Amino acid sequence: MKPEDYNTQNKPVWCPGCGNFGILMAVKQAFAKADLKKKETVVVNGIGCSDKYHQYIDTYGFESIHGRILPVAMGLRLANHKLKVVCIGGDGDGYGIGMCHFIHAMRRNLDVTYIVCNNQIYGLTTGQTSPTSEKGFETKSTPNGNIEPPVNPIALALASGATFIARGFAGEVPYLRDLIIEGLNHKGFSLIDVFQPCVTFNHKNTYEWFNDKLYKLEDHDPKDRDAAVAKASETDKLPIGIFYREEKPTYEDEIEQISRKPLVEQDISGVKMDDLLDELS
Ligand SMILES: Cc1ncc(C[n+]2csc(CCOP(=O)(O)OP(=O)(O)O)c2C)c(N)n1
Repeated sequence: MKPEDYNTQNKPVWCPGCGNFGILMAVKQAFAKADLKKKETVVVNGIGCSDKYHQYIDTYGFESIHGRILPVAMGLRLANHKLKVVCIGGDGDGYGIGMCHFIHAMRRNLDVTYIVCNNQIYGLTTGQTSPTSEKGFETKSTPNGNIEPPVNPIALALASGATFIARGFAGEVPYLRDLIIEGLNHKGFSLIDVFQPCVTFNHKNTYEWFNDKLYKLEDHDPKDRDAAVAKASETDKLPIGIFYREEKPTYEDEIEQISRKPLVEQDISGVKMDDLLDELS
């Protein structure tokens, strides 16, 4: 596969310069390298600027509602765990309204890849404070400065049991592509938090700001949880790369009923649906 094989006829409607363009490029390049088959892959989105990906990637797609990417992904995996499920959404979607699903999907080790386009603001609703906005950040919803400390997604993922945790940058496409490939090849929950400049509403965390702050994790052992926690806590300079990786049974592995074959391939003609529906009604 080539990255352009995943193109659709839709032209992205993001603002010129939006970090989503870099992420989209990296995702398509990663899909091509990982040789993802269009009919065996589903991109699941929520609501937000960063939830348009399914319109621009020619695989199966599902536009869910705000904050509910992971429950949909879980349903897909339970119905047919032969499908590659790739979740893409915003920081408001995943770390705000969808926060509880985020934690539970990680502790279950659901076998999906979750790419969070983290622009530290609500983009689609035109610039309100998000859970990853910095303290003091002035936005439409916090004109006197945000009084809340931000969520630290990497530390949260470590505490919640995620088995692959990485952070990338929309302005470093080849590096991001490689992180996404690693995430796609990981068996279990893979989080790729991506710093994504929002050129229209976030005039603080700009490309220049990130270029000054970011460095690549090099002398770091991703098996070392304590080192990962220390790296996740850094704020003066911000590391990108793979923070943590471990092998553990997935949620799907633990479910006996689907261990032999996906639910969609099983013969359920003998199941008395009416009895079941009566019981539930
Ligand atoms: C249940 C629900 N609450 C609120 C909204 C309004 N809403 C739409 S997008 C959005 C925030 C988007 O921010 P984020 O998830 O960070 O994505 P971005 O647009 O920045 O990519 C909100 C609050 C909604 N659509 N549904």
